[in-house]
Amino acid sequence: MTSRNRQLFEQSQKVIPGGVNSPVRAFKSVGGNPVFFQRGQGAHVWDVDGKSYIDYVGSWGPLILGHAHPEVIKTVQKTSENGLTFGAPTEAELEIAELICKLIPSIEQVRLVSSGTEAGMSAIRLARGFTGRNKIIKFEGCYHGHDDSLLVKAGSGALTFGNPSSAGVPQETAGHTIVLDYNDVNGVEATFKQYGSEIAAVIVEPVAGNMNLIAPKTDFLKTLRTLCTHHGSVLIFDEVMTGFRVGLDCAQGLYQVQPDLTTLGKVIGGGMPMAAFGGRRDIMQCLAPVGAVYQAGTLSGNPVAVAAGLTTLRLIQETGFYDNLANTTRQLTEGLTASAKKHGVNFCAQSIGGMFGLYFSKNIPASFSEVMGCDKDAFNRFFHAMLDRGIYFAPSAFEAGFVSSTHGSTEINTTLAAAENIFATL
Ligand code: KE4
Repeated sequence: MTSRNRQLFEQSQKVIPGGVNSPVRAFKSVGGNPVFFQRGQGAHVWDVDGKSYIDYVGSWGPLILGHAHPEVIKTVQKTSENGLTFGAPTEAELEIAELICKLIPSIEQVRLVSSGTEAGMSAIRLARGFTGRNKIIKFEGCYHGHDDSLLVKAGSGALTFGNPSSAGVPQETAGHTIVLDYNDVNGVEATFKQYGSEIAAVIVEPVAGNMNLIAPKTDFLKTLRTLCTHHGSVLIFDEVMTGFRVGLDCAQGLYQVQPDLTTLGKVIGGGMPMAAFGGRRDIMQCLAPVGAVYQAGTLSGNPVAVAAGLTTLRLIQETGFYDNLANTTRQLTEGLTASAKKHGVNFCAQSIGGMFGLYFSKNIPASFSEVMGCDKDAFNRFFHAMLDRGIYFAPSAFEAGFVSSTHGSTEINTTLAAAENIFATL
């Protein structure tokens, strides 16, 4: 922890709660003080004292092209020269809406917003407006942004704090949210049997990335689809993290399950504040100004953010992009697993497309309770040892990691060499 970092953190805590603008950045789960960054380029970031790191957070997923991709920067600069925002429709918003609908067939209409939280919040309100029902189902350890209805046993920051339900959420609101276990098909079937006609929506991360990385069991997503269809509930895939991260077809294409609504974020903004929600036309037509469900945003579809998103969505369609990304990510997880095995460390890892999970346990966890059984202290020791060696993983045992198209053999080999050194002494 360098002096400038420490100085900035001390000063920041005087004027910003916890010194950060988002809790997971505070290093509360791993201990120590957060690193203040000042520059990023490709797979690398530099802190305020000029120390460099290989970055496996990528701003929590958006930077699939790495930091400061020249084409993204150029389009942001060029677009900004024509003005930053109009609060009126622009042609670029039409272009990205048509592109999203083309790339994700389940999306017939889409509405742009500025954050994944807005997307999740709006999708829930839309599902309630469309069905006239109040109850929703979410899964413990999954995080869909900090909307009151969804911040009930959330994952990500809240889970990291070991404080799964947030203060300030009225019981009247939380009471409409049923929290089940991820991958628990029997639990979902029993809940629908009891409440089916009252359930407005099921919202799920089709690959969970906010309680570390948890893959869906074979029949989990298909069961959600069948039950929602049967009971007239809206199936919402929260693809804010998995959208264009696990593949060009997103998780819904990878697992061949079609949701009624999808939320998107992170990658589609290319590093700028942009998210979206969309899906079946009959549901989306319930949105103002056409329908009775209100949703709005001053900077929704912001031209500069849309330009960054359009450039990103163009570049990820290049031939071989996802094969290369998945191969690089797999080299990381398989290399770490082999190194830990050699040194008898209880460690395993998995990757899905360009995202990965690291677990200090014998087996890859498939549920929230199994994740909670992993050795968090061992992760924290690993995290800091890697940080000291210039490797920046997510500062929490309950987060997924991300690789970009700018990570190559140099970054992977450097990371594996550092890990080899650490596993030998962990
Ligand atoms: P934002 O409101 O942070 O843009 O998106 C919320 C959200 C919704 N859905 C999923 C699946 C998400 O992963 C997120 C945000 N993810 C967290 C970390 N995994 C963002 C980091 C943070 O909270 O600072």
